[in-house]
Amino acid sequence: MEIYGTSCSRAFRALWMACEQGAEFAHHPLAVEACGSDPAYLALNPAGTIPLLRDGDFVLAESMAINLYLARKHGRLWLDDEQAQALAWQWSFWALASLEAPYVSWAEQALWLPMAMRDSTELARAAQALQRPLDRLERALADHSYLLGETFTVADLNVAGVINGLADFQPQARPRFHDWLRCCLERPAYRRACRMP
Ligand SMILES: N[C@@H](CCC(=O)N[C@@H](CS)C(=O)NCC(=O)O)C(=O)O
Repeated sequence: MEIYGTSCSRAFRALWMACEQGAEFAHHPLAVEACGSDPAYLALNPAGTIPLLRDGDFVLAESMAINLYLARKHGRLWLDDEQAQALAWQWSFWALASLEAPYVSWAEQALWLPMAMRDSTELARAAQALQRPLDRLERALADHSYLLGETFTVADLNVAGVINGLADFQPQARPRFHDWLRCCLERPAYRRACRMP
């Protein structure tokens, strides 16, 4: 099994999942700047994005699809119950459709841009846009420690993997969300993926 993409990108999510599975894999830490223009890579993934998974002859793009595939194939963080599986898809689609864009806007202003390029108005706007999706997570965690119950699953990894920079974001406002995110980010597999190039 091979995973393409530097850990400083959305490929981090797939690396985290692969580490959770304990499966052997080769890591090709392709840079964000290179994946759209490298002819050999474009032949594998015409979308020109990372991450990409190669499993024998099978090639799969899209971080959420890769993670759902790996969890199902290797069995860890997967769920036997069909409705629980559907909820894992729900949270994964929601993370990309409703959470990723406001998070990226916030992270650019709070974490990623050089200080001189940050804009406090943009930061405030992005923080405001995060309120609704984070409130949804706080409510979803009202009765259990993880999104689908009392154990960490692919649903948690796919959501936490999108917003792993929020550990210190308004901690008093959503205590359950913050406890949940801390537990996700303290996992050994998360730390192992963080150390990858
Ligand atoms: N929805 C895709 C997005 C992948 C994506 O856009 N990755 C970025 C790196 S973080 C990328 O490949 N950017 C290069 C480009 O779009 O040319 C996923 O979750 O895998």
